[in-house]
Amino acid sequence: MFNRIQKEITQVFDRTLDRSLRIAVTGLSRSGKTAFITSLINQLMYINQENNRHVPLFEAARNGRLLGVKRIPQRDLRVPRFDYEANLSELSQNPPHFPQSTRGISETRLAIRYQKQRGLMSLIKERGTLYLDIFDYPGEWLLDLPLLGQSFQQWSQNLSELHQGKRAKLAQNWLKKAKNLDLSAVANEEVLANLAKDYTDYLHACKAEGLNFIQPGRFVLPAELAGSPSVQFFPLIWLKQEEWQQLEKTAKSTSYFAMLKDRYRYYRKHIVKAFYENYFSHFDRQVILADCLTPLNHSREAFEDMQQALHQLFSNFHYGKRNLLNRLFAPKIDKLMFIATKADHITSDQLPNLTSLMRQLVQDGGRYAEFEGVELDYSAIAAIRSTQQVNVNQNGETFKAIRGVRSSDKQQVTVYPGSVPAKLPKAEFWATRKFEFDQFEPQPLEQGEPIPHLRMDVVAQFLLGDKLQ
Ligand SMILES: Nc1nc2c(ncn2[C@@H]2O[C@H](COP(=O)(O)OP(=O)(O)OP(=O)(O)O)[C@@H](O)[C@H]2O)c(=O)[nH]1
Ligand SMILES: [Mg+2]
Repeated sequence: MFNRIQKEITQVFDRTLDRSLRIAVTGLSRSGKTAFITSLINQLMYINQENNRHVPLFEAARNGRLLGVKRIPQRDLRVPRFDYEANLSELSQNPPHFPQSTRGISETRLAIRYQKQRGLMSLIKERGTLYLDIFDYPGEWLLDLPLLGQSFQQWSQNLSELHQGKRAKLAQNWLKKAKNLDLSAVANEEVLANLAKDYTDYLHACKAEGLNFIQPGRFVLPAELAGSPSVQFFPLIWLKQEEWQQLEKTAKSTSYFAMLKDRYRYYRKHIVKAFYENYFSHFDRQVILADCLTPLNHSREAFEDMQQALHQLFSNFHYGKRNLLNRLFAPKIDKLMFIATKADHITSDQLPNLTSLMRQLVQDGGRYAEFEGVELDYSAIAAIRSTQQVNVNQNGETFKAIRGVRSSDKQQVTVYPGSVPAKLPKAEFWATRKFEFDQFEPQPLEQGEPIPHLRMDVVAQFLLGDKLQ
């Protein structure tokens, strides 16, 4: 407790002096958070006073006012360091690889030395240091945040509304067994463990089908909680309102019903809330990353599922100030950027469409933030650019295409991935789908060169520009 208060006091002190920024990188699983953080650190570490051609739109770097950036020890010694070196080493292999999917929390702190520009002090060339704190975590855990505002019954009912199409099919095995359970009978932990395993298998199957909406997130990535009763429960999606009421009244504290409810509450209080309080309750600026292209490539259901997952996160902000989650957008967060990632999968003429699609996708959350006085922006980027833009001549016509090493067969290919819809795709889009792309392998890193990217400098300018005056 004392440690936390001390930490918060130091943070407030630093903030008042404009010395430190805590950046939240928010995004569902595989949205590109780790690639983004790795690239951001890399682009910043390559800044020197003379030559910053890799970040032309980052003003302080372009003007030569950035003196140097380095990683320094983080504040919270209990949290693992963000493994920047390992990620960079993956990218430096021959052939290069993308960093691994994240399995736990990690943190990093950067110190940015700069020449002040503002006020009298600039005459005597005063220098300043801006500290930047960033943490990384598995995207699956993020989708647990909406649980903070939901009772066991609300959560179950919310999931029952989603129970259709692919989900209903994949859930069959678990649901058939779960429905047979007499919820008022005395609970047997072994039975619960087995049913929770079936439910977890179902969540894994959803993930494999490209679906994003996976709750509880820790079930698919439990880390040190694996096998503990805290991750052995499931939603009662089949219960009708009257059945809930009945069980609430009659089920004994030793029953399956009571035990499931207790475990849900425990999970919410000790796992989700702790995650929220330790990492999401205090930060200054936020980027929300979304990979709009993979679901677009996958299926209508995957795309709508991602939209639903994002809305679940952000629609919470509409429900007034009592909701814990709306502190994500508390007034102290003064800037928020929605970022469509992996933009190197499309030709440059499609970037405005991708940005516009991203805007539409998160519209509700975006409007709320604007309302709260947050400075908002939208962008499309590639943190680790894997392709090159080329012009192709065919039948006397020139058109733009992308070239890169395709992940599936490791062949270099030149392709035209098609056009990205600027608006949320309607039924016709899925019927006559012309959009298709492959995954690409990262480009080999040149010795002494920063990671190739698309528009990371725009993000750096948005997040840091005003603090480096
Ligand atoms: N072409 C391209 N692919 C990218 C880029 N960023 C991420 N990817 C791809 O997306 C995958 C996931 O990226 P990560 O950065 O690991 O995503 P994450 O959000 O950290 O995912 P979790 O850790 O699972 O939550 C990578 O393995 C790459 O295949 C990019 O800038 N360009
Ligand atoms: Mg990651």
